[in-house]
Amino acid sequence: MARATLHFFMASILHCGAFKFLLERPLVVGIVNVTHNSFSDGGRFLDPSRAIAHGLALRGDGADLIDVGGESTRPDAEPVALEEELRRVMPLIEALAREGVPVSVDTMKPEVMRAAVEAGACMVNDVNAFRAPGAIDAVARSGVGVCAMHMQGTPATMQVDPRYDDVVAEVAAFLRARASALEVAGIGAERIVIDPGFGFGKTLAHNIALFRALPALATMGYPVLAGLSRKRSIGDITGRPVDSRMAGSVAAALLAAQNGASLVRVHDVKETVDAMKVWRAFGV
Ligand code: PMM
Repeated sequence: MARATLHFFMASILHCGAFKFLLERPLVVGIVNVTHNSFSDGGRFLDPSRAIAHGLALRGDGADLIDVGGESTRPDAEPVALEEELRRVMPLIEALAREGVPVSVDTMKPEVMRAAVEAGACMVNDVNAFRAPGAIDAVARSGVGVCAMHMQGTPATMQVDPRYDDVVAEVAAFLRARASALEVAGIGAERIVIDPGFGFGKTLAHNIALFRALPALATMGYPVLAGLSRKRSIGDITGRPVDSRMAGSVAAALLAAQNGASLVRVHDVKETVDAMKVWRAFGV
């Protein structure tokens, strides 16, 4: 199906602080995790200068936004203390923002949200969908974009036998409720992104059901972000270890975009950008 026919959401421009993103093509969000234990890039970017160089390289590869995270959300990951998370992410956010790079911060903590926005982050990406006390307040008046993701349980427990009666209906209802809570706090729809949270308290069957529901989620009135890059689902489908999942991840990003995702969150920016360009050039 042509993308134009799936372009249902009302806001065709995503407002992220000083940045306005025209959603006529999928945005590619590049990932930099400043953690020791993220499943894919854990330990690679703990050194600030390496993290900054990697963020700038991803921008050079064509990333529209760089998503900076300091707390791994992999299944069974231990929570990171506030001071440690700030220490990890702030130098990177400050450096990228100074270079004019649109930066998103991937955090569940209101204090990190505030500090990141103060330092120039234009988007806050919360896998906890702004449910922590004070999280909505931390972003409401700032003008930054917000991404609210669905997660069942917490990272510590989420992959222990996740269950749903109807995964698509439950995730859609959750996202609708969180988007309403954000709007009630004064955050306009043009600032809101929703995300079904692939791999966050979901089996492969749940992820596949949600993937097939992307066209429906894209009709809810908000741009949809899809994050499948190098995840276990890609490994389950291809039989590949985490460092060999690039082709599967690019295929997933392309299919997600074709099915209505407006943003794809990826590690392999250059390859994903190329795939999107080829798709758009052929126009099918
Ligand atoms: N996945 C991860 C972390 N943050 N944020 C959003 N909005 N959506 C995701 O799917 C998502 C996320 C885990 O992946 P990583 O450890 O490679 O960053």
